[in-house]
Amino acid sequence: METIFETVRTIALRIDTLIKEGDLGYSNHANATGDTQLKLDVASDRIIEEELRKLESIHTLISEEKDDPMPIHAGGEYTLCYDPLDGSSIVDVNLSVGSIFGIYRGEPRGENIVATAYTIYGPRIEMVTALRGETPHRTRYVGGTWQPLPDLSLNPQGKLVAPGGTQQYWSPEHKAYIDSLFGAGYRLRYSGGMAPDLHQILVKGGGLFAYPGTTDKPEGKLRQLFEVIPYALVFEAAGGQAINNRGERLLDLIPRHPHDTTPCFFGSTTEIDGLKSAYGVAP
Ligand code: P6P
Repeated sequence: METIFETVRTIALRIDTLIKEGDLGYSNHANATGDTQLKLDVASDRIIEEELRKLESIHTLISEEKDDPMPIHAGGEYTLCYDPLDGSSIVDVNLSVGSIFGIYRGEPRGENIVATAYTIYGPRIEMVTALRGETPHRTRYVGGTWQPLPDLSLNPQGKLVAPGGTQQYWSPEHKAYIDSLFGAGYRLRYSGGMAPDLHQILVKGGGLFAYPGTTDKPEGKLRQLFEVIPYALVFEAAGGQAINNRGERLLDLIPRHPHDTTPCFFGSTTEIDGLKSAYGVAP
């Protein structure tokens, strides 16, 4: 697993350079979920594939930017599912973005994820690695080396809310719950980049990130294999919860298709239990 994490560090430095020096324009292609690909999306995807193909331990690659899985080493143990540049559409306004890697042993589904690595490209490069059930480790790249920062740990209750999705399409119960948090003094923290928005809640010790099902997107927007399940591992490992709109653990999801999405909620126990009550599902 450390070889994979070391390769992600190499990838992070290459993509950070790409972001700072690359072309921010759009390509003339769309990915499997219909997002028009930025040249940065395509270039980041290419870098990741080039680096990960070197690892004999990887059986299959599945990228958010590619329609189909890519078998690479028949004797490999892991399936790597990744979002090469999550939130790429906010690079042009110079906000932080990230890369997300879910490492699965065998078939890619919630119960088989064994580790997550994600990187944040912001004022500095950071990387978080988490093995299932073990405290997530946070590092930053400074002066040519990766230096440790305090591990990630969620308090039972936080102060931040990241409310995704188009509000006019929220369900009444979802809107009532989000309003209740703001009524209780929670602070709005939402950039439109899942990786930095979730990272903020993890680093600040708690709160709620919500991307619900909406009338325009009943199955939500965020992808199970590349985004949702990897962060569910991190949030549970940090002492929080990660569920869908039925109150089911996101780590129990079994995607029917590699690009399946799901409503998803990540956060501290208090906020997630409150959401379960608001949705009428068992806490
Ligand atoms: P909205 C970025 O496009 C992304 O996939 C996630 O990184 C982010 O959380 C979400 O979409 C933002 O979606 O609908 O709030 O713009």
